[in-house]
Amino acid sequence: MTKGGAKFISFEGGEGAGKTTQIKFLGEILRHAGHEVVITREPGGTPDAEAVRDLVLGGEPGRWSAKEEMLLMYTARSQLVRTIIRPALERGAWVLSDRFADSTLVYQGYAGGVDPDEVRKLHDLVLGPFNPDITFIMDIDPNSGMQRVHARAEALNQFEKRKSNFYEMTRNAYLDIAKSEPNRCAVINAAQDATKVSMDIVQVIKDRLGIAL
Ligand code: Z5A
Repeated sequence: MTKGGAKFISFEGGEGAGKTTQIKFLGEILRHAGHEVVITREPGGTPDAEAVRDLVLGGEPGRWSAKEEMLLMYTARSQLVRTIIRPALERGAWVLSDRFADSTLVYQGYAGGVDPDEVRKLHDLVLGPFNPDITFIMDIDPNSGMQRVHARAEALNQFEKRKSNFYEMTRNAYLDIAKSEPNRCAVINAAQDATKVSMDIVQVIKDRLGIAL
């Protein structure tokens, strides 16, 4: 059971959209307001799930089928929710997650070729109705996002090596999810200056949760 005040917020969107940057900003704002904050990421967030991350993000595109990727993601997610996310919510902490279940629906489902209803069925089997209170869909033109990723000068993972139409598909899929679940999702213009993006995120939290920050 979630304790009063505890909220689960996920950040979704394409590569280089600024999810990690904004999670750090929001974490600082929430801590300043006196909240306990747990920041995590997917795939990953526990030592075992980080090992799965290395397995699934390493190598070349096509190493795993989309269905195999989906199963690996949900194996890691199940442990993360059981050992980190649920206990944090139960003690009243806010949990900010860099990606969550929508990533599987988008990357392995809509863009990867697994029937999205099969992804949803697996979610129900593994996690039941467990979902974030708010999901920020960080929307940016994929070319601009990839320019940021290339400017960072880190090795590209196997998702970042895919063809450009893959990123268009992921962007459209995220926007469709946001349209179909407007109460949970908020689309943020991630192409703006990072300070303005942060202000938009805080405004959504204030409006939807009635929290003073
Ligand atoms: N994946 C999947 O297929 N299925 C699943 O179920 C899950 C994941 C959970 C994880 O990669 C991959 O796993 C992901 C989907 C797949 N595909 N890829 N790639 P990751 O964690 O390595 O990468 P990412 O999630 O896409 O994050 P990212 O590339 O690190 O981007 P980001 O977190 O959104 O952005 P950032 O790190 O905050 O910023 C990127 C750069 O832009 C950085 O230099 C910033 O300083 C800069 N930046 C940030 N904001 C701005 C603004 N507003 N203006 C200008 N510059 C900015």
